[in-house]
Amino acid sequence: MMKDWNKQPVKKSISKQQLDDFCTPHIKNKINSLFGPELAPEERAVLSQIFSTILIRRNIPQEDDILYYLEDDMRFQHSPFLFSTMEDAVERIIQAKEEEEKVLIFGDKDVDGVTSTVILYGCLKKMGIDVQWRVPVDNDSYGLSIQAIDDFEKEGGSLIITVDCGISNFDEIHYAADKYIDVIVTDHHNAPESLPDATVIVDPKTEDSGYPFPDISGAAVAYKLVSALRFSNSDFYNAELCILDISKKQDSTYSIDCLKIKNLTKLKELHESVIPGKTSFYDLKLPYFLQGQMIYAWDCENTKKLLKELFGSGIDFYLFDLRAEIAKLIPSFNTKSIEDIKNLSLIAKYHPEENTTINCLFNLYVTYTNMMIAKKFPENAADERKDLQLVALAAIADIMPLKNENRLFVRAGINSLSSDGPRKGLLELFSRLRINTEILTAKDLSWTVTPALNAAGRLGQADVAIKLLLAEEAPAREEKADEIVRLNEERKEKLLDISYKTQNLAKESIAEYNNKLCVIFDENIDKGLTGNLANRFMQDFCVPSIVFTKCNDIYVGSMRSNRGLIATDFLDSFGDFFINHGGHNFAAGFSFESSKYDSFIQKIKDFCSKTELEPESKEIMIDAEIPQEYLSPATFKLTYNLEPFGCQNSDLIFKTSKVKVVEAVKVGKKDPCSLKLLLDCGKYKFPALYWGMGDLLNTEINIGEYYDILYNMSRNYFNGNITQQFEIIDIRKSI
Ligand SMILES: [Mn+2]
Repeated sequence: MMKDWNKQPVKKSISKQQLDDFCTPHIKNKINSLFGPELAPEERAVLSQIFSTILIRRNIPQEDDILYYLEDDMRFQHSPFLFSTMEDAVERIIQAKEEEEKVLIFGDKDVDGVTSTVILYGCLKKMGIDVQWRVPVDNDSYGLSIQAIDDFEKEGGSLIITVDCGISNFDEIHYAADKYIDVIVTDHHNAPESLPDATVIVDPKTEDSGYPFPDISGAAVAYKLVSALRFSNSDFYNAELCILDISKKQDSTYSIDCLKIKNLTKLKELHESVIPGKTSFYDLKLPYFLQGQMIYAWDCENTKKLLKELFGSGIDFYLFDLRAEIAKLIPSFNTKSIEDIKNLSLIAKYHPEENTTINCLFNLYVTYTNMMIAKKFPENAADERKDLQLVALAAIADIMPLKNENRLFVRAGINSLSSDGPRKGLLELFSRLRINTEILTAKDLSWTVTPALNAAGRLGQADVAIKLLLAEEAPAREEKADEIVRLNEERKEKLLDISYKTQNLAKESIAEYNNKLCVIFDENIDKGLTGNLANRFMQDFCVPSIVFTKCNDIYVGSMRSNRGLIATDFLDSFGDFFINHGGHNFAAGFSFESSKYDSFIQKIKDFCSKTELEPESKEIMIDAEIPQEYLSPATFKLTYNLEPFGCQNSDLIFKTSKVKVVEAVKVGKKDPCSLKLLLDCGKYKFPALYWGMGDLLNTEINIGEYYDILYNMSRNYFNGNITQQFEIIDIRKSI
């Protein structure tokens, strides 16, 4: 009877030991605080324990930094200067400003590409740079084009910055170099084995990028560049300094720790242990490490005293007092000892192994620097929040895993949409899409906003989306928003039409390709819809899908992949077959010459005959089973605390047994209509929605009977009221 009847619900068991290992006193307190002071202590304790169990069940403590699930603070994002090439990119852009060069931002036509372009454009414009933007329109192919370079050369341009593309543009970048045009590539696509010969490459997927988290969107890479550029405007930029800490151990050796810091990152570290009288000062690495540096210490007096004890009074250290410096900003620090600082460090509570004095001083220095800059440039904070609205959209649209700092981006973006209101352009679009920003979730954005914003590019008019976000005048934005809504309607119709026409073909192709792939070619498919369509077939048939069409006598297409097949690896295995190809693990694009159709098909067939896919998953993982007596309006906080949901962080699935259906009606005009229930869960009654299952009323589901349910928890906004409801995934009669 049930739509997921063939899937088996599974609950992973968690031992008390696992729970105890996870719940350090800090984590326990923190999780407790997430459920709010208004709850009774017992209820909070129960919810905290369920929440901890859910995190462990999802393997989050092993696979990611738990900090990103419990903290929202943007200061836990990674420093842009961790990109080993970030300084080079910043330097080249500053040079462009000083020499009044013309700069072109070259983006992409999807939401990620459009938002990347807008974020970087806004910053360069504000810096006073002569900047313009360009994205592929009409039948332009993906990535930087020879035409764009030629046009830019005619205008006398000398620097191109690619966003969300570029890492595969070997020939184009070479061509630009021949014309004395420098190219900075900022991208996030999988990097090919050898990299293009660009002036600077900033891509977290390159092997030596230095960046600790590779799975950020193109817009997030652009945002990182912008953060670095904003930082470069301060006195702290390129200032090198040392932090020195010395302490006397119980065995009367002295331990010296030094850090060299530049642009918010650790350049070098030195740790030396010295026995007084045994080692001469000049036999140590220390003097060379400190040579010519500004040296900071926490408590200068004490540090000087210890240095004197160790090295005698013949050697003079000129020290700056870090504590006095910070106390100018936060007076209470004037009386704080090193131990106090270590106890205050929040990061150290999540990473006790890194809780050394020198690390704490480093983190404190970074916080201090950022506070100083925020004080001097108060307008930065507002600009950053507006940028984060776009970064959030990009992460969702590009299906980035919602873990690590992507969680910070999406949460910050959604918070800003709610509290500051949508930025210019988004405001006009949101009002047309009837998006309510009070209870906005990532799901709302991915269902409504990103498809609309994507529609323009899919139909060859990505410039409309960029103009919507950049136009200064409200009427212009209104007009563009109308156009986007119209384009989105057009896209939906076209997609519906073409999926209907190609559905049988798709089904048949699966047998033809050994049940390994779904491959569709049809000249009538819009180039911009191949991705949408491939995605749909992948979901319908649960095999990797390739959809391609012909455009200007070239074949272009998209691949969406699952079941362990890496799309970019698959395309890479074709060698130099393609004109252009690249993308991500599970979404990629390609183009090839018209003479190669037969060999393309043959290559795919060869591949299918010798490859194995991972089996389809037949299980629904239950996050928590919640007995009726524990269900209350506060239980919904389990879900809200783990938002945003999406890629690699799917919506929480709960199970509750023996709930009584007290009301049931069919709702919705669409066929199939949905079923709206009212469930008696003992103390409380909750509304529940079962999408598309209206026909079960009075056949499988009857008022007055008892059922076991699998469900998500969600908020529903209707006529100005917010109600909490269940969304049923599966329902079975209780036995
Ligand atoms: Mn992208």
